Amino acid sequence: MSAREYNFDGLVGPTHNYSGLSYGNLASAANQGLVANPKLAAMQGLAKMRALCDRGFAQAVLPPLERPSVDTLRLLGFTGSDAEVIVHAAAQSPAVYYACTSASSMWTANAATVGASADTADGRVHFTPANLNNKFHRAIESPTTSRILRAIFSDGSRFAHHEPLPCTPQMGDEGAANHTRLAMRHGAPGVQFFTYGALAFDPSAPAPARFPARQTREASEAVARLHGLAPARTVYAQQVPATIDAGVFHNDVIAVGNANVLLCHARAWVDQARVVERLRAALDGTLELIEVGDSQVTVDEAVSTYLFNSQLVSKADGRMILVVPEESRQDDRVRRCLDGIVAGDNAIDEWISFDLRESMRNGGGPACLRLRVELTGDEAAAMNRAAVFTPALHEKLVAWVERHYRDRLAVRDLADPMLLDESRGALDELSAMLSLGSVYPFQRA
Ligand code: SUG
Repeated sequence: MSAREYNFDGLVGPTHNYSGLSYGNLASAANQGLVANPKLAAMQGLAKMRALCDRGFAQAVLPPLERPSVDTLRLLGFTGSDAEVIVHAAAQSPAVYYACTSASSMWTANAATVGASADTADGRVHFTPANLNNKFHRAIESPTTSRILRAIFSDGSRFAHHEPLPCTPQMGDEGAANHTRLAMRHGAPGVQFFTYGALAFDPSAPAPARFPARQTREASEAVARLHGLAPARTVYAQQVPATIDAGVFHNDVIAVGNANVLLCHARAWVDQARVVERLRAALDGTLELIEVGDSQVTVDEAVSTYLFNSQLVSKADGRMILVVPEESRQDDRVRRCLDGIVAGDNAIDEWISFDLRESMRNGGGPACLRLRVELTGDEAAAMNRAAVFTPALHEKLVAWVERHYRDRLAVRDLADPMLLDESRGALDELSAMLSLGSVYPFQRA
């Protein structure tokens, strides 16, 4: 059955800020303390969605979460009215409080791992929300993310939802950022490519020395089991520990794949030649590999320009377009590499760039901002259609951002209790616009 890939982009939430929460993510650390512009961040994301929608790609949205997370703060012992909870937390434990304000759910590549129905044992589309346990500000995302995914994909005969894996470092799961589905074409049975940073239960195995490995092999294997993926069509690979130490905190900072094309740096995985061989065999010899070496782009350049954090999408004619951040376009060597890829003998015949600077400053490029969901026509018809991005929804979302978002948010502004009311007002309106029901804690109280 024919299937299309829907890109579910995360809408940037009203509390987008730079509080330097992600150790190992170089941009997050470097930009700590900058004044953020949540309105611009949301508009930059919407402009990318609109451009891709206008070009005929299937686009949808995932809403932001409630932040500050009053629920989390109450779990941590802060009491009183919601406003008092915020004021006390901000004064007594600012670092913890800032983590509870992050708009990090915008990076929906980390929302979940998705199993396409062509690949799962029971023929349903499977979702496992990521536990994101490595960072406190991200580990608190999954309960609401889970409710949102269930509200969008509610038909139990077509969609299966799992619980996040147990939230412990040994089961560290960062979702689709470390999972790539390859296939001869969309809708054909796929090959699952899971990448991980470390083996949790084998202390003698290679591991990064400086920064954390956020994904474990044991977590990837658990997701593969839950989704009923065929072991013969599943390939695991370990990220080169030194690249994690250089800032490659997710695999999607060093590689991107689509259909039978895999674009990656030459130093992405341990024993890369063997990994590629296994992928080639699983794809019956049809793999098109585009490997970029240090002489073209170094790992450090890949991290600073986010070349590989690009979206690779198939056009109607089967050719592919690479969607890169503006930072890649501005770098001479990376631009030459992009032109070389397009001129080469492969399926990619175009690249375009978007200004996503507000998100990029927190280490989130085009690929981080979207969750790929492969859907057959029937599955697409069965999902909550209000989440599908159209020019009309775009207009509404732009007006909604204009009404509710600030254009300036410094770290010290996060303590303003008004921010909670503003966010809740925005989310109440949004959940009605997207027909989500009561997915947010404040709506369920
Ligand atoms: O988890 N940044 C996110 C960026 C996620 C990028 N996603 C993918 N590569 N798929 C992270 O590190 C920074 C937030 C702050 O510092 O305020 C942050 O969470």
